[in-house]
Amino acid sequence: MNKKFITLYRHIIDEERKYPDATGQLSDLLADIALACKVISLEVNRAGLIDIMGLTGTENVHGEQVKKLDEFAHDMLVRAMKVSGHLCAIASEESEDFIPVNEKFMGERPMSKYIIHFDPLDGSSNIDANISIGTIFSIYKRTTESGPGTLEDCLQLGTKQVAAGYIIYGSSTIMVYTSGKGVHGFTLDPTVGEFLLFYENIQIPKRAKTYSINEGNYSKWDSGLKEYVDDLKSANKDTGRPYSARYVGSLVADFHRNLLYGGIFMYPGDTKNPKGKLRLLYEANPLAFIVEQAGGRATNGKERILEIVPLDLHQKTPLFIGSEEDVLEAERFLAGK
Ligand code: AHM
Ligand code: MG
Repeated sequence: MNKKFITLYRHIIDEERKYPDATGQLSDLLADIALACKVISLEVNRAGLIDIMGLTGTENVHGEQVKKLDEFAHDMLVRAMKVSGHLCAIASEESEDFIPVNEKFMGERPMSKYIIHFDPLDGSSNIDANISIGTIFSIYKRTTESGPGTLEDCLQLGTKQVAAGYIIYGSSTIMVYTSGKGVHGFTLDPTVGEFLLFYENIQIPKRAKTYSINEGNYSKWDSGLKEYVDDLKSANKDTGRPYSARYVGSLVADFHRNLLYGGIFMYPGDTKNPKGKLRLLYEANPLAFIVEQAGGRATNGKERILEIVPLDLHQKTPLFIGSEEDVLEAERFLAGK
């Protein structure tokens, strides 16, 4: 653990200095995301109160309609991102199409060179039960030269991400991000309104004893996956079985716990949903980038998540993510070996 007193912004700037050609635009974007998520965090904390006051779905004190939290989070992020001038397109899990952004200039120089994808409030069905939820984001450089961004800019391989991260709204608000040089975690101190470094260079254990999957879907799984999960639960001293099951049902919470303590998270395809439930661009790619930076592994059971070609903004993918040796073992069972 790093006990130095470092704010998120200081850390981002220090990271940027490692790249001699950096213009500071990515740092600005990350700072804007953090700001938007501080506002979302406040609103998430107030959600219970709003409910007590009977305001959800009605009008607030200003006579405005109270938005559902996931719509609020989407609008907040879009507003914050548009202001930055660094983006030419935004794609959100909450929006059918991507949002092109008009190019801005710094003098003669075009400055809108990035694309952002986000899931504004993942796990939002958990809000009413006061269970942790989160925001996930992913940043790419545009592939087109100029003008508002296009679908082509938005549909890039996960390997092309320049930064990714998530914010958890839990017992405290935490932001974890990577810009391709390790994974770093920050906790929001609500008294000073700053994210403070709590963990630099997070490394996920190579193997652990925890698995996370919605086992209610067991009857719909293929035989390889059934055998793997049965195996995890059968006592065997030599292979360290049985494993513990931990499933919040909120991806960022399940992922974050496994990132820190080790474990495998699985959202497989099944007979009802062959590609599972999670989205490649908004959920799988950013978490895959983070886990690989932390020394872990992410696949769809066969292929590396970051190398799956996206054909559609809302494309789904099965996801096996976490400790490297555990994910490799799951893949062997899935292949029938
Ligand atoms: P959402 O994007 O509609 O919130 O759904 C994604 C969530 C993830 O947070 C979580 O891992 C998963 O759905 C849980 O699904 P299930 O209830 O099928 O286990
Ligand atoms: Mg989601």
